Amino acid sequence: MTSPADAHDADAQRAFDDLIANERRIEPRDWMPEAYRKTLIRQISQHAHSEIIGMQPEGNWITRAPSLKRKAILIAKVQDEAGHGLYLYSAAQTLGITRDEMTDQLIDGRARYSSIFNYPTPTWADMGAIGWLVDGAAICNQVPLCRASYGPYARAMVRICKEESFHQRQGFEILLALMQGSPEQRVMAQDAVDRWYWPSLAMFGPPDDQSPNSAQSMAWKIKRFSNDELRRRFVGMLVPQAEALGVTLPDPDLRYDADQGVTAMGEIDWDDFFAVLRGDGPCNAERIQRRRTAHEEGAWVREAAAAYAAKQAAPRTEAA
Ligand code: BYC
Repeated sequence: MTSPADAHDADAQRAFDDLIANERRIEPRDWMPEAYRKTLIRQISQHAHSEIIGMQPEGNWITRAPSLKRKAILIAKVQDEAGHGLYLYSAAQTLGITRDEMTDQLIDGRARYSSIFNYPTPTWADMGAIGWLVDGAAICNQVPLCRASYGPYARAMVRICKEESFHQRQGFEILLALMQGSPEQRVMAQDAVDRWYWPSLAMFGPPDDQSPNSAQSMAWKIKRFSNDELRRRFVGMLVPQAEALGVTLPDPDLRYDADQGVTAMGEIDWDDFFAVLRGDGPCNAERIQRRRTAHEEGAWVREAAAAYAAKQAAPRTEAA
């Protein structure tokens, strides 16, 4: 016999399935399957952590930017990334996880963040390559997320994508200035592109046949395209831009046809990608240590803010 609770769950599941099938949004108060909630918490918190850890490789250059104007632009960009992290943590909180839990998962090393932020930034040209390639990959991956089925995530992505598109242009412009500069500057720009090209392709995640989450996430309309499909589109976008810059994409097997897009490309070093995911990338330990230290050093700010909020919330007495 079906219990009233089972009947309620079956009705709720049907209502959820209808919303997804009709391209409507799931909102925080709507019933949702537990696995959908968990998948979203996983993806959105990983995404938030990536924005926050992603401030480090570029923060490294704020004090050394080559001019006041470049410094001001870089500060604004890194600040935007903090903002993206905050929108995304807020979106994840609507699913029932707290900010403290997410922070603990990150600084304990239990949470993932994007592989791309575990590589070093030894030269100024890295700021250009990150903007052009890393933010470019982010846009390609994230524009479809503006149509994700979970309302708070999709809405956060709209603003994030607008800002990412400015970031990508500032990266392109840094590389363009270097490519129009001295022979040493051109070498520095090409070297940065050589180092960031393959890791930026790996940002899209493992190949489709090794992506355990894709099928379900696509059925729930969280993801709209597969990892390989987005990667291919990204490379197709890069080819004419690389030509305009005068840099070479470091893939001798890349074949591009303006009408058909990318027809062939070389193999990504997946061993390197999985090593980075295991925590064995060049900067994993440094990034987490830095985040942990910043969290500890910020304890007094959180305490002061909490004390102030409690004071504001307390009823005011006549005597006071
Ligand atoms: N790095 O089944 P799959 C930014 C993990 S921030 C690390 O395909 P899914 C920016 C994956 O989590 C860029 N881990 O997974 C910021 C899964 O492990 P778990 C961040 C990765 O979720 C500052 C396993 O591999 N963007 O743009 O269907 C400055 C199997 O993968 C990676 C986002 O987070 C990776 N690259 O698809 C500048 C976008 N790839 O969790 C720029 C939102 C895969 O099962 N996220 N893994 O243990 C997504 O779109 C998807 O989560 C992914 C992965 C495409 C990344």
